[in-house]
Amino acid sequence: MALKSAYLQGVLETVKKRNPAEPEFHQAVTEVLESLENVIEKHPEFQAAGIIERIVEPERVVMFRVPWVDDSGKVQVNRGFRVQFNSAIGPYKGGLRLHPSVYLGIIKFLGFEQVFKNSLTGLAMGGGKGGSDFDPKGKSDGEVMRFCQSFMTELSRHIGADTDVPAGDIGVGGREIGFLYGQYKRLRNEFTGVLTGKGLTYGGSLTRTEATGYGLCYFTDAMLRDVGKSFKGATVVISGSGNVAIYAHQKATQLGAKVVALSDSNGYIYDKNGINLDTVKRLKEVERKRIKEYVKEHPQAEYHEGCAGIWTIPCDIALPSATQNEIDKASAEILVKNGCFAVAEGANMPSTPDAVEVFLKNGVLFGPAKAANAGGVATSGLEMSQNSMRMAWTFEEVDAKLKDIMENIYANARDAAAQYGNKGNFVAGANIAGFLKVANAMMAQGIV
Ligand code: NDP
Ligand code: 2IT
Repeated sequence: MALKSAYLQGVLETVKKRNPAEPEFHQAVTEVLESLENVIEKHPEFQAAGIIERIVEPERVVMFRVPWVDDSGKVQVNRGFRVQFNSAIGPYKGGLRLHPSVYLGIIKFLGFEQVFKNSLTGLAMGGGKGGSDFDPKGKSDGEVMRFCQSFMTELSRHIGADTDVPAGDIGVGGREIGFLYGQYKRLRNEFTGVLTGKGLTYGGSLTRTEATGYGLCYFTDAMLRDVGKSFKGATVVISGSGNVAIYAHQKATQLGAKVVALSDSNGYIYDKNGINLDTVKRLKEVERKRIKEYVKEHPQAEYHEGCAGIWTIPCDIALPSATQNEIDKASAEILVKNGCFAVAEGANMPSTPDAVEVFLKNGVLFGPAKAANAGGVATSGLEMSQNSMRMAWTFEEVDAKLKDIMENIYANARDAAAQYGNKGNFVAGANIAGFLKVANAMMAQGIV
């Protein structure tokens, strides 16, 4: 379906032509441009200044060879990426993803979304993203370290505490950030806040590990409270069993919900009594095992092969927290049929456009990724602040700031949606609120 505005439609066509074979990037841009129809009508000055043409074009894209030697002595070559998308409101900021599915289109979609997400946090962070098609699964610690050192050897030329500050994403947690940080420090001979998600002994922030999952629940809670609902007594399904999913489980449970399912890329577990998080944390964070191992220790639970089946489990609230396009139209329809009344995205772009349409048409409260999962990067921003001040806040202080930020994001997305004729559509609201701050900064800074 063509966009109403010929200007926006023209920009979209150029994006597709200039970035062929990058469907995820096209999908992310299409969604944002759809949200901006009313904004462009109200603000012709954005069109006159070419804001949309500029905002869809990364400021810089770096692609590089990452050679390393595996444990058997064989030379391996991966491809590394850093997309520095937009620095209008602050240094580039965004995670690094290590997953075999990574190619330029994935990093571009993530970098593009990061621009608006970071703007929503209210902190001074531009948008960027990076990563590699390296697969950490099944690799030894030594192999992961040698890969990270090689990756950082090139990346270090392009980043810096006031230039571009990477962090974790899929496949990048505390172990990888440690190896990356050590190599940066060695190359530059400087101890700066060039990465976030660092360990607590070398500049990390309390609450950063928990932040995305906790923030997701704070956002969802604000959205629920607005209509007189809450997590209390709710049945929750969360996909994934990584950083975001684990801490979403923890906070949803603290808020009175029962989390009955989690997954990984092989399959999902269902425990009608509620999933035991201690077991999951040990299996995933310490032993790096598959989620199916859970049922060996909890025989009342079920394991099913395949990912999509998790959405057939009846639930009140769904928190997709694994990867992009994991909920399609059919899964969305099943969720609605089973009475699910709220969906909030812990992962980036986990719902296909068709699925989002199903949720919105059926009155499901829908928290889009850019808003709902912004707690991770927001807390990264707080880590940067602490690094600059050379001091550390307590867990409670950071957690309180995170909660405050998530409640503000919800209110801003809700209000922007209403103000631009899309009441109740937080996808439009988040895109508009995130866009306006970046667009106004770009207007002030001239044609750059
Ligand atoms: P982790 O690597 O810690 O965990 C990822 C989880 O998702 C694992 O359970 C993994 O299963 C599953 N998964 C990954 N790829 C796929 C796939 N192609 N199909 C099915 N399952 C998959 O990553 P995070 O928890 O950090 O990230 C999860 C999502 O949240 C991503 O979309 C990320 O971009 C987003 N996000 C993360 C933030 C953060 O701070 N970490 C902040 C904001 C968003 P398996 O082990 O089998 O691969
Ligand atoms: O998608 C995301 O927002 C992240 N992976 C976190 C980025 C960050 O810089 O903390």
